[in-house]
Amino acid sequence: MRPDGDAIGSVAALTLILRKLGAQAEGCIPDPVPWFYREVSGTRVLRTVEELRGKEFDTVVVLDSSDLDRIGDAVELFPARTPDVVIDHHVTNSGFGLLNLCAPDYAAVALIVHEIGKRLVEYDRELAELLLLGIATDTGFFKYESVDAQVFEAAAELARYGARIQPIASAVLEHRTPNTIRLLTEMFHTLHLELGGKLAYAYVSAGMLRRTGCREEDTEGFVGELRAIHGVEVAILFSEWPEGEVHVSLRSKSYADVSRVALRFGGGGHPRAAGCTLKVTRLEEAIYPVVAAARGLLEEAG
Ligand SMILES: [Mn+2]
Repeated sequence: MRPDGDAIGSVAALTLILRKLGAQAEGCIPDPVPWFYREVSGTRVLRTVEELRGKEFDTVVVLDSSDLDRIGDAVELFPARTPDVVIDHHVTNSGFGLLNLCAPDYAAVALIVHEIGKRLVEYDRELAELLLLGIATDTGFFKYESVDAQVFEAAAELARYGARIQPIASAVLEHRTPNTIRLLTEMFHTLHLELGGKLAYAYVSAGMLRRTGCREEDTEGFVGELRAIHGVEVAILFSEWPEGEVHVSLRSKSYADVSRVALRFGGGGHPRAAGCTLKVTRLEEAIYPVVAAARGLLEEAG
């Protein structure tokens, strides 16, 4: 659900790897893939749950998901409730597969898929570019602290197979529409700074989305704009859609473990990027408890 570049890139890449190995493989992402990822050609391989309904699968691999709730309706395609293989890098992974490969020291699941794939098949540009998409997006385009020599080495290997960072960067970083900019402007009107500027939070309400003609997926990257403020350690974006549901995106810059906050509200993620969803009748009912928890986290750390 709410797939990011790593989920999209690694699911599509593993699908292509399995097909190169002669398997009849399908790659499924339950929520709509945000339109701008379509500029990375290999993402065309992905199918929705509806498109795959009625097909029979004997083996299921789940990628980049810390628990079964993260894959939504896709469980309906499973032959059994438990997936055969889970490949992930979230510290909060619950180990819900028969075989679980969770490696939190990997900056992206695409890096794990690459470790597997490069030993098994000959890459082409399309496959290499999907893996580079996953690595680039989960490392904030090579700027998070998770970026080490292993990340650059994998990127270099993929570049040698023809993967280009430019179309990926253009698709992911330069796709804002005038309506999205209007929404971003509205979001900044709700900005609150606390604890001497270490905690930043803002919201996007359902009404704001309607007013600006935007969809929830258009808020992707907004929380990064909050974290980019000088002096901010923890940034939180609350986005309400549909009414009654608030998605909380948490980011930290260098030391706060925001996955602890997400986990407390039934979500999960990484120390520097996590999220959760709250069912509430008013936006404030999500904002108050989550901000209080983040405040506590920062006070404890500082
Ligand atoms: Mn990931």
